[in-house]
This record gives sequence, C-alpha cells and structure tokens, in this order.
Amino acid sequence: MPEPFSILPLTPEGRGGIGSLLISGPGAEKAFRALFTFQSGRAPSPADLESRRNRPIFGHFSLGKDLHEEVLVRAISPTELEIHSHGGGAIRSAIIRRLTEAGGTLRRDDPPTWDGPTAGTPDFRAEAMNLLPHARTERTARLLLDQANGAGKRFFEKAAGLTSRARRAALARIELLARVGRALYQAPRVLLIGPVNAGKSSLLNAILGFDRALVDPMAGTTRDVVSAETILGGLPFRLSDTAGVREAPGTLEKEGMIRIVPLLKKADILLTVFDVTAPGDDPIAEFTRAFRAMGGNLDTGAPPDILVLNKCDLPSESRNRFWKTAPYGQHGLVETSVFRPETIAALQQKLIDVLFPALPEPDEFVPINARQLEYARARCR
Ligand SMILES: Nc1nc2c(ncn2[C@@H]2O[C@H](COP(=O)(O)OP(=O)(O)OP(=O)(O)O)[C@@H](O)[C@H]2O)c(=O)[nH]1
Ligand SMILES: [Mg+2]
Repeated sequence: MPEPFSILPLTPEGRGGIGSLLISGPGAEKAFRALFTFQSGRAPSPADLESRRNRPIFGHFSLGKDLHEEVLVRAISPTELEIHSHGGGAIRSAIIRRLTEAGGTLRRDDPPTWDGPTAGTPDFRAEAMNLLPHARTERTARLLLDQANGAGKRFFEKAAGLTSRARRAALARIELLARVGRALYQAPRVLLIGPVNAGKSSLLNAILGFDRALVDPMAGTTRDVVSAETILGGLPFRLSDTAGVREAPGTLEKEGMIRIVPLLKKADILLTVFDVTAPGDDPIAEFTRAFRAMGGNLDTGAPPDILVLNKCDLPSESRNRFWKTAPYGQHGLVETSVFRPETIAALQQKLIDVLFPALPEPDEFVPINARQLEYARARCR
C-alpha cells in the first residue's frame, strides 16, 4: 500500500497559463520521485530533492505511454511539493490522474467562505493555500502567497512586543485590510442609480472598458438590472447598472425600477449619476421623490454614495445652475464624461479608495477569514 498524500489544485480550473498543484502527506515525495525525471532523464533520489529544497527544479512529469509534461517543481519539505505545469485542462487532469494512481487523493474542498468558526488559533498557511485556487487576480494570489509564507506569524510576533497603543493602531489598519480579505470571496457591489438618460449605462461600459449595457439617447433604455464583474487595481468589483428613475414611468419601466429596491440593501456603494445639463430646480429632490414613489428609500439605511455629475464635456453654459451649490454624496463628488478617459480613471480610483481604504504592503498580514480577524482583535486590544 502506498503511503497516503493529498493533491490540492492551487490554480483555478480551465484558466491561466500555469497550472499548479500542491501534493502533501507522508507519501507525497515517493510518489513524485516515481513520476518525475530531471531533464537529463535521471530520476531524483531523496538526497537530490533535499539538496534542492525550495529551489526551482525543472524536469519531466510522466503522463504515461511515453508522454511527458515539462514541469517546474518546488520541493518544500519531504511531505510537501508544488508542481507547476502548463495551464491546459487536459494536462492538469492527466497529472492529477497519475498522482491519484500513485495513491494520492484529490481534495475537492467546498469553496471556503469568510464566515466560519471564529474560535481557535488560525492555521495561516493552510487557510491561505485553500483560498489560493479561488484567487482571480495576480494581486490577490500574491497576497495569499504572502499569507501562506508567514505574514500572519510575523505580524503576531511583532505585535506581542508593541505598546498597547501601537497595537490598537495596528488593529485599526487590520480592520481596514479585512475588506481586502473579504473581497477574496465576494467582490464589493457598486450600484449605479439615477434619473433616466443620465448616462449610467454609458458609465458602466466606460468603467468596464467594453460595451456590456445598451446605451441610447432615448430615456428609459435600461429596463432590467445589468451586472458585470471587473478588476480595478488588481481587486474585484461587481457593478450593476439599473433602470433610470423618473416620475410617471411606463409599465415596463416601472417594473425595472422596482427591481432596484432589493439591490439597494445589498450594495456596498451607490454611484448616484446625474446629467449635469438636465433641467430642473432640484434634480436630487426630484430623483429622490421618484425613487421613493416605487418603494426605494435613499434617506435612512441606504449605502453610502458618490455623487457623479456626468456629461461634463458639454458646454458649461448648458450646466444646470443647481449643481453650483448642490450637496456632495457621503463620499464626495466626481465629474465625469464618457468622452474623457481621465475622468473615468478618476472615478475608478475613487471606487478603489472608498471600498479599499487600506491596501496591503508586500508581506503584510491581511485577515482572510472571520476567525483571523477575531484572533487579531483578541491579540491587539
Ligand atoms: N455628451 C455626453 N453624452 C453622454 C455621456 N454619457 C452618456 N451620454 C449620452 O447620453 C445618452 C443616454 O446614455 P445612457 O448611458 O443610455 O443613459 P442611462 O442613464 O443608462 O439611461 P436610461 O437607461 O434610459 O436610464 C446617450 O445618448 C449617451 O450617448 C457623456 O459623458 N457625455
Ligand atoms: Mg441605461
């Protein structure tokens, strides 16, 4: 009977240029040695791997029937090895099949969640490694590798020697960094709302960089909620465009407006978009009133918002004078034009700043689940 070991995919299935696996357990090294040859064609001995610990090892992994795959290997310890191959699904399946035949068990963990048991000491390395296959960007993958490689351990060692005041300051930062940790599971949700024809769909497309939503000069173009995920600054965001709001809407339009209400509670931030040239004595009050008429409440309990004044490319004499003295959103105001890329970049940056008020430095500890955050709270009070 071969000794057991587990096979854990480190990269998502069917995507990316590289496919990585971690094999771990008492039988890992032996199984690996039977399937791997150096470029010279020689099979490795335990001493060969010992002398190359944590250094890149190139060679061939046998896929059976004289088939080989070029791989890059890191022999972390006698019970833990990483195997990096080309990214294709067939190669990955073949490597997993060969390892399974050699006694390995593929770990198919349910996708981890932020919430879970909050008591006990976290296993920083294992928890980061479990999350790694779900990382969607290079930035988040790097962050998880930092966590796997001891960022948490180093942080808590250092925290033990700090004054209680310095520890509290460190905790305040960790509370902010936890937003990055949470985003590893669920992208923060940005909801675009506003009067008809303000340019919400155009802005969604501009932020995404491709045409996801329909745009038309006719008011009332968007009827249903249109959502898309994107990456800004290496971090995930989920954006949803909604039907424009106006008083006395048509039946179908009203249906679209009603669908916004339940989304309001779930959003992390609202982009409240207005056409800076649209007429009216008080466009904000008019919008809020129309929104309330369909059951949406923007006064209490609504997510914080950024006021977006769109179409700022249009001549200044066409601007509604109301905006000279209008109140800002809770997170300020951004003037945009879909024809001015620098204004879109500024809006994107604003979203990053508001939703991720702290970004991790290389090697910095980031709590990646509720238990790690609780653990930090308990140790830094
Ligand atoms: N000049 C100018 N026109 C814009 C800008 N953004 C959008 N538009 C135009 O405004 C019109 C409405 O744009 P949409 O993006 O469909 O507006 P919307 O808010 O999604 O409209 P509804 O879905 O009907 O509520 C279109 O003709 C766009 O081309 C802008 O920044 N500047
Ligand atoms: Mg629209």
